[in-house]
Amino acid sequence: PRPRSSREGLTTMDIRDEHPNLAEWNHLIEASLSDPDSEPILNLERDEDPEYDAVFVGGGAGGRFGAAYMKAMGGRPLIIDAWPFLGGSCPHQACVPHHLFSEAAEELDRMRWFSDELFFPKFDASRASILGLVKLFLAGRGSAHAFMNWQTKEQLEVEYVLNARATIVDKNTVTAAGRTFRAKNLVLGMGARPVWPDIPGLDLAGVYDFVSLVEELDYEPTRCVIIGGSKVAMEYGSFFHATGCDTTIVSRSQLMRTKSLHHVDEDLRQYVVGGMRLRGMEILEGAHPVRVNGTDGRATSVTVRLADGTETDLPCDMVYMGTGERPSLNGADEILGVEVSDTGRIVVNKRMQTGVPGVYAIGDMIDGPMEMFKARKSGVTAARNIMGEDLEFDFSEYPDFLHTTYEVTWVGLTEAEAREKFEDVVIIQMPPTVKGLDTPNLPLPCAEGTMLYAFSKPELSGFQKLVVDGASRKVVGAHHVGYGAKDAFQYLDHLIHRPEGLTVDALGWMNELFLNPEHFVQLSRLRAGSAELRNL
Ligand code: KPC
Repeated sequence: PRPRSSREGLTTMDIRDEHPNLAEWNHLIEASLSDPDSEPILNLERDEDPEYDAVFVGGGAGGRFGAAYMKAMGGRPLIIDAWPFLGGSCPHQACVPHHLFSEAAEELDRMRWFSDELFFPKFDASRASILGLVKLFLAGRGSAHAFMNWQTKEQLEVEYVLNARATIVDKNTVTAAGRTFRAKNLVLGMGARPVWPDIPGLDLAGVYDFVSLVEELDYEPTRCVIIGGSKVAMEYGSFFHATGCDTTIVSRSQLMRTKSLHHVDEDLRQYVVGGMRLRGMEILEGAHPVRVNGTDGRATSVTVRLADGTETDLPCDMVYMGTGERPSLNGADEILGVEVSDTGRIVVNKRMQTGVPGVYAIGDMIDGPMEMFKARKSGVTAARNIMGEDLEFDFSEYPDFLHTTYEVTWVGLTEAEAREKFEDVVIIQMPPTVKGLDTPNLPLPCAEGTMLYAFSKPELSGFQKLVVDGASRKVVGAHHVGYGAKDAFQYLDHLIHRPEGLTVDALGWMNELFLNPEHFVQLSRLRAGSAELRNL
């Protein structure tokens, strides 16, 4: 039994003097999630009527990191979240399941290509299940939730109110769990949710997005139509298809040419999208969804207007929406008078300040990519400014990634962008573009995670391109399709965006931990001796 107190008629659970272990947290979170009448969870110091340096409305990645940083700097933050756990949508419905499913897609792809070869068993499609992987995720997601609550209380010593919806009264006052909290500043980090276009039939059973997929899927889909051409569409589509669920993507734009992605190199794009088609996915670009059709309340097909203007019906037993997300403003913009853009994002400056003094917005609520680095760093930027630092966070340039059955990573300029900017552009690439070289049979790149492909199915072994400004010898872009390069690209991003940049010479003088060119060290070293750089 946990201490309970009653204030203004609302029962709450006060865990301030308790120290639940991970299993106890897990149990409490599960019980709270499954009971709509469960009590708010309070982890608050005992002083009467405190004034916080900031109330973080939303304890997702942005709020949790912002609050932790503020506390570490000697400030007093409070997090309020409607969910009974911290960490937000990432561990609950978004990044964590996405990474789990993408890893499954990679493994399934390998199992299929090598079915009954080498030491691989004959591929048994009946064991590859979307529903099975959703259940695997649901059975395990509580561990991350429990850890976030435990770490934030016991190690980071941040106060919080969970399982309680915050009501913003004004820029210095928030109510939640029957209490009123006063703060010098307010940080809005309520996250985002998927948006669906206005087409008929989306209310039929069998229509999902990344949220409802994990919360509601209760059958094994066999034929999926994805509406939209976002990262989510490519990633979940690749996963569905790898399990054996025949998948068609219906996208108005060319894949990877949507406005939300920057710096996508055309050769990389062709390798990625070509690879999806090679694996049997149907990709309809320039196509518009007209309506979802159903029988007995369930989706059975999608009518699509193709690029040539004709209409066709695509049969399916699942429709998956990959049409983007919008911030969950929950009326905060009207109460506070903060400016919102036409895409529904709260307008902030580089200090994460809205136009209302003392009101900040972070994470998926503001412009820019809805990615982890921006969520956490925008939260930290808000906290540091509130604590008196003059710190700007410019996220107009950033490294990016997505998963198909490959991991795709890129940073800096594309080849085409570099050619517009520099006179002498040098390309270092694997496989090289040389007419008649028979590159499909070249077992290169032979890199992290592609050794088996290189020796058995060389055309599947990935793609790498480094873009260099020949005059300064500086790397201005890097592009990678394969596996395991995300870590390297975090550091490449930092190195190439330093004022002094990263030269081919410095890159070629690094100590490689792998034989081959996955992080471009080997190839750079082969060219670095030339006074005048040439393509490779
Ligand atoms: C387990 C894990 O790191 C994924 S959930 C991350 C949430 S948070 O640490 O708040 O960014």
